[in-house]
Amino acid sequence: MHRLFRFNLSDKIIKMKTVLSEDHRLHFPKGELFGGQLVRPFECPERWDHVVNRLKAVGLDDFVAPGDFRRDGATRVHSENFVAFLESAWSLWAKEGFEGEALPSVFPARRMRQREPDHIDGKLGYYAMAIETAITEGTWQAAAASAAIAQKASDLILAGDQCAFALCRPPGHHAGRDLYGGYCFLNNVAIAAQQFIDNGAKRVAVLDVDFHHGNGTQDIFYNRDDVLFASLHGDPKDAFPHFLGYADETGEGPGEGFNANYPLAPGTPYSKWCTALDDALRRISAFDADALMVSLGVDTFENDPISFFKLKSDDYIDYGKRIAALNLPTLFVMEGGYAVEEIGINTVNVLTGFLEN
Ligand code: 5XA
Ligand code: ZN
Repeated sequence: MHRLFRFNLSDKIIKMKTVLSEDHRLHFPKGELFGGQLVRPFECPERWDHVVNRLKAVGLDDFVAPGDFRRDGATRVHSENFVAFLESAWSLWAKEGFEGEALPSVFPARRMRQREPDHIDGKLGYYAMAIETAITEGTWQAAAASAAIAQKASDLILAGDQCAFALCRPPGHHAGRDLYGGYCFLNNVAIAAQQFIDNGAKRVAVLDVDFHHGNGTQDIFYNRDDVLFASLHGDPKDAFPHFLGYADETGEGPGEGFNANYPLAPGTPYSKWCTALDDALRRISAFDADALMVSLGVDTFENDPISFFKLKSDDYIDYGKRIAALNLPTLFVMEGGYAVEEIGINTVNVLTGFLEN
């Protein structure tokens, strides 16, 4: 395809639309298993409210509704059986007469059969990669709406916008080809990246700046050379998701060399984080992508309750500028961030930094 849209540094970007939907409120489990207790989930609807309020406060209030969820876009990166499972999980669970929220309780561990059972109890364990994430009555509708947001935001850029913000909730980057967990069901950023490829992009880069490794995105694109995945995250020795995200995971087959992980130690300050970011940006620049997707999680913040980096609010402006210097059509896709009072400022700082470049 021709370059989607390249802007000169002198062409100041002044517009960024945000795609959002109230349907995210349909997903709000009462409980998350944390530290051996059922607690109120860190991933909660007020996160969205704080981001929207901050967008309005800085005048980034060009809000756009998503269209219908395009299921065939989701099955480009997820297996058909997995999507069918997500669609039906709550009704199968309710049919059993269970009164709580749907959580897995048994897993196909080493030397057990890797086969999808018929009973919902088994299906949940078969498809889960973590157990903090409950499925409730409205979960599928919210997850589908979240993916539809990423699809609509991609439509905008494919139609000529230089950038867009997909205010997705629930987030997506832990959702693999046939895995859910870590608050994620459908992988919004992967669905978007695939949509660009399906619309003629030759190469798409995904930069994941969430505190947690985007294991799902890596899983989906690991053996491909048309999508470069670069992720900065808490070292999986010490941080969720623990079982993926090491530096020696560099891709396989045709994908060898197109996966770049930057695991970082507890207490990492912005100076060190930014050194890794600059390296990732150099790789993305050399990849010569047609478009950039950013998995934008702000749980890198110093006061995030479940993470261990030390970024401060102003640092988000700085790295937004660095991302803009790539000079690529850019889609920001919301992922994590649980310092709820600051999530709006930190998220929007990245966007304003990008726009101010
Ligand atoms: O980016 N991923 C998250 O923020 C979710 C982490 C879940 C930890 N149990
Ligand atoms: Zn995260």
